[in-house]
Amino acid sequence: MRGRDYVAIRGLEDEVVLKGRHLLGGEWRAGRESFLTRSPSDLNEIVGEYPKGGPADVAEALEAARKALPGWRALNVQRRCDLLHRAGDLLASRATEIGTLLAREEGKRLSEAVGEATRGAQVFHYYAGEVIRHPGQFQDSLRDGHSVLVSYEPVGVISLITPWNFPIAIPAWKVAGALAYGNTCVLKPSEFAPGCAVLLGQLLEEAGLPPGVFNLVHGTGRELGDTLVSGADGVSFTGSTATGRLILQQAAASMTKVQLELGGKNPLIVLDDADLQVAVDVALQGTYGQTGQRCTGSERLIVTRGIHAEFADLLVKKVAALRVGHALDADTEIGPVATAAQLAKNLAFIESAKAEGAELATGGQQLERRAPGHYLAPALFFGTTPSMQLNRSETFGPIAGIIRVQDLEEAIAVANDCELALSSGICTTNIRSAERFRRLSKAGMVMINAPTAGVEYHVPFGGRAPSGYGAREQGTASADFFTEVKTCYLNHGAI
Ligand code: UN1
Repeated sequence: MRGRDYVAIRGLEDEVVLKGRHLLGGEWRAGRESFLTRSPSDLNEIVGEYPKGGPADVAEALEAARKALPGWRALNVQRRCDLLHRAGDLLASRATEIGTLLAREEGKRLSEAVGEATRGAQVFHYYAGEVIRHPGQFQDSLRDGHSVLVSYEPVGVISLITPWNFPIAIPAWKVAGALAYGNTCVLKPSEFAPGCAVLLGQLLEEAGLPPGVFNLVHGTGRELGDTLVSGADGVSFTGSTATGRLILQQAAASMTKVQLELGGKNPLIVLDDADLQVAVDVALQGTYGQTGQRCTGSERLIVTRGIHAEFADLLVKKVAALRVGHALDADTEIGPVATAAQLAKNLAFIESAKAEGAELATGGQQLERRAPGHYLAPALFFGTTPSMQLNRSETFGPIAGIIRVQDLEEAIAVANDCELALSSGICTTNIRSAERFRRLSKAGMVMINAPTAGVEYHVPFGGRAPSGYGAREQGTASADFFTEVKTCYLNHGAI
C-alpha cells in the first residue's frame, strides 16, 4: 500500500482526496478509524483522509525506529549523506505538487506553499552536508602521554511533533536533522495538515531510506502525546507554549531529552529615523505574511511619536489593500485562516481589543469569497497599550496593534515587557540604536530592518523560555539536541 493514493471524488478530475497512511517499519498502514481534512479556502472540499492512530500505533512506530537504529547509526556516512541528498532532490523535483497539497490543506497561498517545499529541499541538502561536516574534537590531555577525544553520538529514537502552519518545512528540518546525526524517528504531524508528511514519507522511501528509520503516525497530540514522549529518547516539538509545558512535565518522568519551539509575541520597533518605506514593508510582511500564522510574526508594532502618524497612515492603507482569497488563486495575497478554532480565536482577540478601547483602523471582519472558507480581513489597531490582551498573548493571526512610545528607551522597555521572547525587530538607520537594541532585546532572534519572521536554515532558530526550551533548531545548533557527547581519555603509553 502506498502512502499517497489519490482518488477522484464526485467524478471531478481536479478534486482529489489524498489517502494518507501511517508508515510503520516500512509498511504503509491504514487504520480502523479515519479523519478528514478540508480546505480552509473551500470547506466543501475534502483534501485528505487519514487513519486515526492510537497509542498502539505509536508504540509500533517507536519499536520499528528502535530496531532500525543500530543499522542506521552504523551506516557509512557517505551513504547516509547521499540518502539525505537524494531526498532533497526528490523534494525539490516535487515542490509544486507538495506546495499545491499544502496550499489546499493549510490555506497558505500557492507561491508561499511552493516556496516552503523548496525550503524543505534546501534543508535536506544542508543536512546531507552536515553528515560529513559535523566535527569531533581532539585535545591534548593535562597528563603526559594521554589525549582526550570528544565525539558526538546519536541520541537514539526521536519523536517529532509538528504544527499545521509549516507542514513541510518544520517536518523537513526536524527529520533531516534527526537523521543526519544518526537518529531514527517517529513523526506525528498536525492532524489539521498531515498531507505533506505523507508525501515526505513517500519520497524518503523512494530515496532508499531503510525501513523503520523514518516512521509516521497520524492522530491527535492529546491521544498520542504520552506514548510519543515516554517511549522515545528525545522529543522535538513545535507548537503552543501551553502544550510545550505539558510535554516538559511528561518528559521529566521518563527523562526524555526535550527540544521545544513555542509561542511568540514578537515586537517590531520603528524609530523616528527609520526608512519609512522599509519600515512599512517590514511590518506588512512580518505581521500579515502567511496570514500571520507564524510563531515569528510581528504582533506588537512599537512606534516612536515622530514617525507614528506617517507610519500608521501608510501601513493602514497597505493592510486594507491586501487581497484575501482562495489559496490557489493567482492574485491572492493572503490566504484564509487555517482552522475554525484559529478563526474563532482571532475574532475573540479582535473583540477584546475593541472592548479594551483600541481603535480598529481596518479589517477584523469575516469575508465571503467564491467558496465558503475561513476568510478574515487583516486587522490593524491604533492606540493600543502594552497591557491590552491583544499585546500580551500570542494571536497567531493577521492582527496587530500599534503602541505609540516616546523614544528608543521606552520602545525597548515595552518590547521586553512580555514573557514570550522568540523574535524581535527594529527599523532604524542609526547603527547605535540598532546595536543597543540587539544587546538589550531578550528575544532569541533580532532582526534589523528585516521582518521578525522568515528565518534561514543554516543558523540557530529559537527563543528563550517560555518561547523555547532546550537546544536551538536548525544550522549546526541542532546537533546540541540531536547528539550526545562522549568524552574519551586515552593513555597512549599503555597501548
Ligand atoms: C519563519 O518565520 O520563517 O512555527 C519560520 C513557526 C516557526 C517557524 C517560523 N517554528 O512559525
